[in-house]
Amino acid sequence: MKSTLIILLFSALTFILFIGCTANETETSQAHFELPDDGVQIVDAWARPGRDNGVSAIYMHVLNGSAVTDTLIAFSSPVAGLVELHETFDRGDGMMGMRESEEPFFPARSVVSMQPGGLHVMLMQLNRALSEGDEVELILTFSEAGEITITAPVRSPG
Ligand SMILES: [Cu+2]
Repeated sequence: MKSTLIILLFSALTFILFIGCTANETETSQAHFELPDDGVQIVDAWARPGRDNGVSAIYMHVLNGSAVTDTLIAFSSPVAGLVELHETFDRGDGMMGMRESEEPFFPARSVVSMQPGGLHVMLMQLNRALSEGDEVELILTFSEAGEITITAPVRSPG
């Protein structure tokens, strides 16, 4: 029941963002979001399904409303043995690869979007299966904003 409510909330948020997007013709990612007055806010987080002992990824929009660049310095999740910030890159052979991001930076007064095919928080060594409707807790530690705990609903991409 609780997870249904959270999914509904996320759906409503996505819908509002979508409306905001169509109402505003500009295509810059920042136009879709209202930055917080200060600090870091995370919106529209969701996680891919994953198998026990397998992997998953969490996507979100990171809104840094402060006047300084913030840096992600640590992550953890109760469902994963290892958590990393990954970026997707073109391997040059027609395939896409992913690797740990060496630039976990979130510039002042801007939005960094983690989306399929791009930046994502990689969950590895899952200690249980993640199925649609489940929730994943993720603790992000920023150098400036400190510790932020989010709950991401599990859903299939697309
Ligand atoms: Cu990855």
